[in-house]
Amino acid sequence: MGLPHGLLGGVVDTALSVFYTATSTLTQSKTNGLSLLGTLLAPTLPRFLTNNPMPDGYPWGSLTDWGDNQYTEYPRTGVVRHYEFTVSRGVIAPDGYVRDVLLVNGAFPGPLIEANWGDTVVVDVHNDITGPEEGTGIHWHGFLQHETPWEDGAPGISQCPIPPRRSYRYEFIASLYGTSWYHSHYSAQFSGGLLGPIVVHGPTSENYDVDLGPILLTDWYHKEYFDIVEEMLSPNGNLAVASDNNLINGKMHFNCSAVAPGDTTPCVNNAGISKFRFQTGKTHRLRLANAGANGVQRFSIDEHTLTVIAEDFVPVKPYNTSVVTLGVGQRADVLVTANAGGPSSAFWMRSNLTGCSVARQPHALAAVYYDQANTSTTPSSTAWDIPDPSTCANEDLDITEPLFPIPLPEATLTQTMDIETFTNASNITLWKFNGVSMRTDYNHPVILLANDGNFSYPAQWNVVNYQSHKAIRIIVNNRGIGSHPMHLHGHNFYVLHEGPGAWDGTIVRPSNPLRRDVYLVRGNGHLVIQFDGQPGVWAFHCHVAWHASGGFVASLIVEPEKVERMHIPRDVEKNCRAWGMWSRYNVVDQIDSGT
Ligand SMILES: *[C@@H]1O[C@H](CO)[C@@H](O)[C@H](O)[C@H]1NC(C)=O
Ligand SMILES: *[C@@H]1O[C@H](CO)[C@@H](O)[C@H](O)[C@H]1NC(C)=O
Ligand SMILES: *[C@@H]1O[C@H](CO)[C@@H](O)[C@H](O)[C@H]1NC(C)=O
Ligand SMILES: *[C@@H]1O[C@H](CO)[C@@H](O)[C@H](O)[C@H]1NC(C)=O
Ligand SMILES: *[C@@H]1O[C@H](CO)[C@@H](O)[C@H](O)[C@H]1NC(C)=O
Ligand SMILES: *[C@@H]1O[C@H](CO)[C@@H](O)[C@H](O)[C@H]1NC(C)=O
Ligand SMILES: *[C@@H]1O[C@H](CO)[C@@H](O)[C@H](O)[C@H]1NC(C)=O
Ligand SMILES: [Cu+2]
Repeated sequence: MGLPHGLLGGVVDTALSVFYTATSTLTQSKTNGLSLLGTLLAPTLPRFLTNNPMPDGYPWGSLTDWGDNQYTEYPRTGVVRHYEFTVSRGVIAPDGYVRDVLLVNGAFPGPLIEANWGDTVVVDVHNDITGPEEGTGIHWHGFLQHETPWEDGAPGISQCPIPPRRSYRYEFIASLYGTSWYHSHYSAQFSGGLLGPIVVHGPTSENYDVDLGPILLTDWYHKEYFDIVEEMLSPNGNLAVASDNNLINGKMHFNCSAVAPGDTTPCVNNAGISKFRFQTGKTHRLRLANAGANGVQRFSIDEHTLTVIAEDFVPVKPYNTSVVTLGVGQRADVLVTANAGGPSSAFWMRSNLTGCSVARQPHALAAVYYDQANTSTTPSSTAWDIPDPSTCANEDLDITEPLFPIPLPEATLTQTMDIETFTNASNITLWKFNGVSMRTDYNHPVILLANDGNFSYPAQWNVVNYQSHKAIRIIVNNRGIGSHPMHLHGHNFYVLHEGPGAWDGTIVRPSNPLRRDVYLVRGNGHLVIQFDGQPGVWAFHCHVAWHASGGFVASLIVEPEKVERMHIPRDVEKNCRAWGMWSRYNVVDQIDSGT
């Protein structure tokens, strides 16, 4: 089966030597609009935002990352962090190649959402996507949406899309803390730039001096997202769409001679790379996130050891490594001490797309300058010599252990879900997850029907109803050769086991299994997860934009009788009426699963 992973034919892996320069030919506004990320002007972050009151000197009082169960013990600060997001089309050249993108407040990456643990986040999203108009919906990745599952941002599942020229107010509690990101969940819009970082400040037992803030790793395509989806989902279409570049905080150089013959799109070499400042001898916190569309990232800084202290929204017992592997959607908080040279040192930061995806230019670079280094100089450091592993998997499960231990509960239900591809009667290759290629209905979000007591849906919505089960185990069997970052909304799941072939029943560290919200299942392998279900309708899907578009999505209903009794705010229904009206008079060009 012609899967997009592992096929490296036609790769144009240009010699990197040409990129080894720290000079840039484009201004920040030409490459990234109004974003300051990746520039030396990007602010470092405080330990927390000042709240009132602050018992014990912290917004979260005496709660700790090692002694308190963050799923039950989160503080109710009552503080609201309010943001206004205007989503629009724009034209920028993050790597020097000009393309149409989708921007939040004119920026790529979009603005940082910052809050303290227990604060309420309010985001007014204004859909200004015009020429052509398009719906949207924003997902707040990793948030539990305790008692607010309708704020989860998945069109057709938890809401109707926000129609063009309309607004929707999202409101939810930051009940977990750490590093995350937000992104559109409408079709593959997020691969077109509609994404940004989130930091929720919370307790940490690790010491560090400087919080450098978010570092987003994104594979990058020179084509518009819609064109890629169209190409992929056309008869005998190309499933192996290659990315063109790899960016750190939205920036990287591109060798413009590598553009396809006949492509007259404006392109300049040496557009500019991201730059970071280290304070000599001090320890820095870096908040890494793979916010890309497809590829698995391997992040490193030459000559520096990374101490991983959190994975996704879960603080873990610190461990040292040279390279951190992140599938799409995954995050890692790492500490790095600037002790590899004197105060005028400079080093390369790198993120390599592994051979698990088709990438024309898989190597992202950024420059790290110690305090007295000349920030126009080009680092000359040498990369760690650590070859990519041949499996496209996360680090071994026994390496990482959550700081706050939770023993694995007894599952009351075990389900098996298979990943397959098939070609339909129109010669279009699609994904099947649990036997169905999902296609959402933007006009009838599952959560509203469930709230109305309607639990019978068309098969292609791929809804699984877990009835009253609350300890749910899922065995994901991957029948193809590619790996997939599996993401469950609204939960941190326990990762019981991952490996080649079929599961043999072994559970890694049942006394305290790893918890995450995304985990990679390798090709021809299995992933076994379990979650303590909370009432709602939750997407469970592959986070590769192109795979989700191709139908690799399921919706899980947890505790339907509670969903039926939820008081869903009238604004959710009002947004559906506005979408219903818009979609009656405008063509909704839904060529994919819609999510
Ligand atoms: C840029 O790409 C072109 C075409 O692939 C190649 O011939 C050229 O050597 C590259 N430039 C440099 C400086 O690597
Ligand atoms: C990580 O390495 C540093 C020295 O580079 C050491 O001080 C620290 O104890 C190590 N931490 C762990 C968890 O191994
Ligand atoms: C910094 O480096 C650039 C490029 O090498 C050089 O032109 C500039 O004079 C240097 N600045 C200082 C203050 O040394
Ligand atoms: C990343 O890619 C570079 C360039 O090919 C290579 O030298 C380096 O070893 C890789 N780094 C890691 C950590 O894999
Ligand atoms: C094949 O899949 C495409 C994409 O979902 C769909 O538009 C088309 O109607 C399907 N063809 C058939 C015959 O079902
Ligand atoms: C599907 O593709 C095959 C092989 O390319 C071709 O022979 C056949 O006519 C196509 N069928 C349709 C319905 O497009
Ligand atoms: C439930 O919703 C589905 C999808 O909108 C609809 O087809 C069906 O008629 C509804 N059932 C009832 C009993 O209203
Ligand atoms: Cu996938």
